[in-house]
Amino acid sequence: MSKKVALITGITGQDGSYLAEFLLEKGYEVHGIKRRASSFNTERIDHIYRDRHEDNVNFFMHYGDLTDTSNLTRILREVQPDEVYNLGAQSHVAVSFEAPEYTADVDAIGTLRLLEAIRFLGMEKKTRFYQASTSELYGLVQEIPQKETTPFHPRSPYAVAKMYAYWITVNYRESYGMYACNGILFNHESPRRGETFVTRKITRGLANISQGLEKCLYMGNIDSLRDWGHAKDYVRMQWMMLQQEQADDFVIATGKQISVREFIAMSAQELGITLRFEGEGVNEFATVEAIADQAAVPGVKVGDVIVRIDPKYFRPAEVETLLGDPSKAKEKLGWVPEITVEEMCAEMVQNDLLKAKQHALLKSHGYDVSVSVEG
Ligand code: NDP
Ligand code: GDR
Repeated sequence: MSKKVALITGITGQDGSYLAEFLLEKGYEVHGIKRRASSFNTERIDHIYRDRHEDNVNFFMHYGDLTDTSNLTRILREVQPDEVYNLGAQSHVAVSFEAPEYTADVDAIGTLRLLEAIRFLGMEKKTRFYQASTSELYGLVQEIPQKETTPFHPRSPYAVAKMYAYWITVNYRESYGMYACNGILFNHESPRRGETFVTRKITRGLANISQGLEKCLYMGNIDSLRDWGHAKDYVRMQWMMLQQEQADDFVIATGKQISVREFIAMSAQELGITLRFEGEGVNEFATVEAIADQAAVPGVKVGDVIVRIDPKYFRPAEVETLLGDPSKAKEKLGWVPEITVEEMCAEMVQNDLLKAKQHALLKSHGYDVSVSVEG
């Protein structure tokens, strides 16, 4: 039997990198679309990249962009994928308030461009399509926990764009009989998470503080509640969704939620710092501070304030609480998440601690290393 061929948009991102690994292990030929950038942007996939002059190469990259119809059409025609995973997006909710039009172009119309290119090329009966939908669709939640039938109320330009993408995927399934699915994924993280999403900002920031590389971490709404899973568990489910007889949409979540504040405390504990929070009402007063009560690390003394609220990180409209009900995925696909939020947090902290220690060592030997902190 010939190899299955997959095309992944967003292959340089967190999920794209894990999905590419997963599909290569399954014996797929994997193609990815990467954007041209002025510096290398393939750090997450460099370990699986092989020079195409070597023998038996089954991983290929193509320059492209979700805003470029002719480019997408040409890549699809060349690659002739059995499965397309549309993971590419301007995926930062806060940034979408600053760049709403671009976010709509990439996240909403980009999805349409791909679907329409598949149809235009006459591949709608051959190519299966996965759309990276999101729990942000629920926004101002109408029901707890949220499941496939819970009504949407998006709260950001990102979520509104993703709502278009969700419905155009359903529409191409209903109109043209395409095998097209939405995975409504709740937040998922990993050591490869982008540095400005809240979990990574916390694990990286606290690890840097523990090694004396930064003094304080500035946060937005730390009372926000999220259902956090591990990206590795979630990409497995993306693949499973395309292996069914009939295309369908699924919520992917753990069914447990904790606050950003709890995630900060958990990360600090993993580093050996016990925190006391003082102040309340972050949205109105921005007074909350997290103080080190006990610290067994070089960069922190007892009494140091290591987390403060900066209203700069508040969003014009916030999604206060998200909690998913993954029963349908469990019943129909047999999917259950294997990694807990505690295990994931520990893995992320240890990964960032190693990096912070490497930085600190270089610094102590007189090398001028800077740490990006804008988040
Ligand atoms: P990342 O932000 O880590 O990755 C996004 C990817 O999209 C990157 O490869 C990025 O390229 C690429 N990209 C951005 N703009 C364009 C464009 N104009 N054309 C082509 N590619 C582009 O996101 P994640 O891996 O975390 O998420 C994957 C998908 O899942 C996204 O669509 C996201 O919205 C969605 N999602 C994520 C969840 C999560 O918790 N992680 C939950 C629910 C949905 P570059 O590296 O060059 O920036
Ligand atoms: P989210 O993730 O918006 O849920 O979108 P993010 O990690 O950015 O925020 C989660 C919650 O933390 C609060 N928060 C902060 N967030 C950031 N980034 N920085 C801060 O300093 C900060 N302080 C508090 C936020 O207000 C929010 O409530 C992610 C993305 O991956 C989307 O692409 C995806 O669709 C959803 O998850 C599901």
